[in-house]
Amino acid sequence: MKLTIVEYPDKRLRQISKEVTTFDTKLHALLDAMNPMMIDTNGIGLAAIQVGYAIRVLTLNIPDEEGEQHPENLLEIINPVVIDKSGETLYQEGCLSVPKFYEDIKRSEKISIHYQDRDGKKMQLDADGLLAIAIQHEMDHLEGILFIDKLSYAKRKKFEKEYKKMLKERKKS
Ligand code: Y12
Ligand code: CO
Repeated sequence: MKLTIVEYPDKRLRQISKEVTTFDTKLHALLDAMNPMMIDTNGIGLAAIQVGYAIRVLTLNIPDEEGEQHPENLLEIINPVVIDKSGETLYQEGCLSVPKFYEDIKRSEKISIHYQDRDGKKMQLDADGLLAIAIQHEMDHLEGILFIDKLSYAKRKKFEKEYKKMLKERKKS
C-alpha cells in the first residue's frame, strides 16, 4: 500500500475521523504501511487522516534518549478516548502535515486513555512526557484540529504568511 502525507492547507485534514468497527486485514495493511512511513519521514506520531484515511487510527513511536526509534516501541492506537488528564506542559511541536514549522503548544502533562489494539482488544494506557504530548497532538487530528489552530492570532498570521511563502518557493524548485 503506497501512502503519501496530506499537507496543510488540504481540507481533508479538517475531516472528523470515524470510529473503527472492523478489525480486518484492510486495517492491518493500513497500519503496516503507516508505521514505516512514520519512521521514514522522521515522524513520532501519525494519524490515519494524515495519509488520507478518515478513521480513528494513530501510530506512535517515541525515540529513546539517543533519538533512536525501535520497532518494539511502536504503539498502534485505535478509537482512543481520554479518561483522565492532569497538569500542564509546554513543548515545541511539529507535524508531518505542516512541514518546516514548529511552535510551543500547551498540553496536559499526563493523560490516561482507553483504546483498542489492531485486533480490537480493549486497552488502557497512562502516559506522560513526550508520549502524552504526542497522543494529544494525534488525537486532535481525529477531530480535524491541527496544532497551528492553537496559536495566538498574531502567531497564526505570521505562520500563514511564512507557510505560503514556503509553498511558493517549493513549487519553483
Ligand atoms: C511532540 C510534538 C508533536 C508530536 C506529533 C507528531 N509530530 C511529528 O511526528 C513531526 C514530525 C516532523 C518530521 C519532520 O521531518 C521530516 O519531514 C523529514 C519535520 O521536518 C520538516 O518538516 C522539514 C517536521 C515534523 C510528537 C511529539
Ligand atoms: Co500532526
